[in-house]
Amino acid sequence: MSQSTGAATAEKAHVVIEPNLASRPQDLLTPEDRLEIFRQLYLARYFDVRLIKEKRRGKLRGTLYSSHNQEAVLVGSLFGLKPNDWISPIHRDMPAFFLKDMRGGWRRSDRMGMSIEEVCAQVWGKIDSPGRARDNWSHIGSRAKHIIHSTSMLAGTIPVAAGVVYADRLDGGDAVALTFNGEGSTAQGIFHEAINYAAVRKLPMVTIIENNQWAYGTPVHLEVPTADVADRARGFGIPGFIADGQDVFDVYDKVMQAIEYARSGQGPSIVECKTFRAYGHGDHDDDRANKYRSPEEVEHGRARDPIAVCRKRLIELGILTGEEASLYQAEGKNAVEATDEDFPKEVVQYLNEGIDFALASDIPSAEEGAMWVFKENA
Ligand SMILES: Cc1ncc(C[n+]2csc(CCOP(=O)(O)OP(=O)(O)O)c2C)c(N)n1
Ligand SMILES: [Mg+2]
Repeated sequence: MSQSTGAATAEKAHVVIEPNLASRPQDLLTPEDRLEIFRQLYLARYFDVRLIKEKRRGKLRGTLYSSHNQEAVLVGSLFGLKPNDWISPIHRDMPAFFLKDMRGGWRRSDRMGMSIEEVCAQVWGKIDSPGRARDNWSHIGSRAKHIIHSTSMLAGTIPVAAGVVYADRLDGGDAVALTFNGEGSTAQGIFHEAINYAAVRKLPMVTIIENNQWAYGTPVHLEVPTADVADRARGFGIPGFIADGQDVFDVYDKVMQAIEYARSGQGPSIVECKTFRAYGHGDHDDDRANKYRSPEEVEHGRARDPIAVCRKRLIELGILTGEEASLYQAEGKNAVEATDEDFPKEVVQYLNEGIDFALASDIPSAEEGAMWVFKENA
């Protein structure tokens, strides 16, 4: 039986079924695009680090599901989307809500992604959040911004995404849906039913699998009988890509190929991103996770920090040079070790704007507690 390997390796990055596509999408990225991708990695990391710090200071309630060490999966897969495309993030993808459609400017009011203010209000449980304080985390969505509402039922949004793009096609649209799921979701019946349906109908849906080697306390070799989760694609007759989830540009390459394949009417695909969960399942599980995972496995799994991998590539390409190349050393640091000085100022400033908004927002009135449960309250 295959065992959890712990970390993603570049050698693992291959295509299980090769669609007929020519050049590497990343070769068309400008130096500015690559620097923006680098900034977005810092932003996703800072969001995580800062929230953990706030929780430790007693300023936050509820559970945090960290995306630390998995940021390249989110940034790399979202960067190439068109504004009109749909996404369906789940618990470990909180930054996806504000990273969507960030490319043309973080503060644009017409951006097809949530604002940092909305996301922070959600985390702080305030009235100006999309969930109006009913939850502190990812149970939100926005029809206007083309973000499918997240649910707790693993893989439950895949059939919804299939339906959304089916409807869009019938209306003459060309939108693609990107659904995010952990590898644990692939053991769910609905995962197979939904992808089968999308494959039969050739729907433009890309299923991203964040294979972080663990589903709560279950290691990947007890979840999936194949060495690669992307291998599942063979059964549906669709492409299954494998990306090095620590390398944002490799994720971008694989997801862009999958998106082009979908948009051109050829149908759905699976993109497995090999990565490693840095902490426990949620922060309530950190202590337990230290018992069910060995320190060696964790060290190995976190050895290739996505910020470091991206920095190295930007230096090789001559995009980061001189002193600039060694600024902001956030890589490899846990939330307690990292400080604001480890992040670009614009990143710290942006999140601070979101947090200030959340702190100034009210909590809902007690009467709201019973609203929207029954139709008569609607
Ligand atoms: C259908 C269903 N079964 C069980 C759960 C409880 N649960 C929540 S998250 C989780 C583990 C998910 O693992 P994975 O899909 O690999 O995502 P990760 O947390 O590693 O990102 C489980 C079992 C659930 N939410 N939904
Ligand atoms: Mg997992």
